[in-house]
Amino acid sequence: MPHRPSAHTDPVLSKNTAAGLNNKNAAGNSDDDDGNITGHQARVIANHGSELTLRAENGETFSASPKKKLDLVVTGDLVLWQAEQYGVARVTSVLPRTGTLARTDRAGRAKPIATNVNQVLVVTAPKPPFDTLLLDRYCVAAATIGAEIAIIINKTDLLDKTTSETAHNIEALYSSLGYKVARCCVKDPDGLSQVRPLLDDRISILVGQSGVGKSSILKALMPEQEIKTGHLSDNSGLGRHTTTVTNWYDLAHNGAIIDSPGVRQFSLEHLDSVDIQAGFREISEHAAQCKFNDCSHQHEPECHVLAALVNGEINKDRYDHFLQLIRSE
Ligand SMILES: Nc1nc2c(ncn2[C@@H]2O[C@H](COP(=O)(O)OP(=O)(O)O)[C@@H](O)[C@H]2O)c(=O)[nH]1
Ligand SMILES: [Mg+2]
Ligand SMILES: [Zn+2]
Repeated sequence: MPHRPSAHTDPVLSKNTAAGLNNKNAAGNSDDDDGNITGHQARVIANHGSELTLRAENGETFSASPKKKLDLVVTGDLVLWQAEQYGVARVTSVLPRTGTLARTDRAGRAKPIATNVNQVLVVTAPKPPFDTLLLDRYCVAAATIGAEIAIIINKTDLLDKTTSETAHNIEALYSSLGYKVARCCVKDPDGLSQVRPLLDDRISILVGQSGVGKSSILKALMPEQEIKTGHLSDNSGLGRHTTTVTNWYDLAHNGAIIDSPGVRQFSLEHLDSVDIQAGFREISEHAAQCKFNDCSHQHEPECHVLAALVNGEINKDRYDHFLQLIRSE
């Protein structure tokens, strides 16, 4: 567990600060022309608002605050930090990012969730009920950053006749689209055998509705870590938001996995229709053959998407979700 954010009293910070100041040649330092240390490299492993938890290259974790003029620093960022007086660590710059997963904030702008991600693991479960619109929203968000997508159907122990059919349909549909689909059960000792092979050498983020079991999956993958999980409230079946910040965990081998809080609303209003269409790979494939370049795939003549919908090549739910996302963009 990272230390509680307390820049003034954190003993690990003081140790790190001292090491940083006394050893200019430590890995991660970058000296400017005058020989002053401009920063040590570290990974942001959690963001608690104004306080960040960083992990230095030697593995130690400590609290830091970003310099005022810095834009939002998010979990997954590689940053440079400096020791300031009173044992305060200050993040001075953010290194270039790849793959920033984002949703729309209340002001309609992109709100980054985590960065430097190259795989999105979308977790669904029979309880809270499967939500394929939300699943498609995550697939679109992942596609905009060029991340791999894998769908995890968790809580297979809870599948009944109806939900079992839904699970099967999800599996069939999304694997036909080229996505990886893994079944998972945290309650079963062998229940993660389809999930583990997806993780090596990747920086994955677990996303999905609150209560689907993201933190439980992480806990099962890394039993030595202290990871908070919740329980579903009895009457609503909705999960409680027990994961409140986005946390980064290194995997034993190469790679890392990020746990994020569940969101009830995962909006993509900051994306335009081109991004949304690109996120529906089967729609964008057929769209290339529509008569009109700006075809909306709703009423135009010689629309290849509508033709594919009629002959069953495009799934009706996916098409409906596409329209829903386009219209709310
Ligand atoms: N039956 C069953 N319950 C699970 C499974 N995975 C997680 N849960 C339960 O689902 C609840 C929510 O889990 P949590 O990991 O906090 O969900 P998160 O909000 O997605 O992180 C907890 O009560 C877990 O014990 C599973 O595979 N089977
Ligand atoms: Mg959680
Ligand atoms: Zn069309």
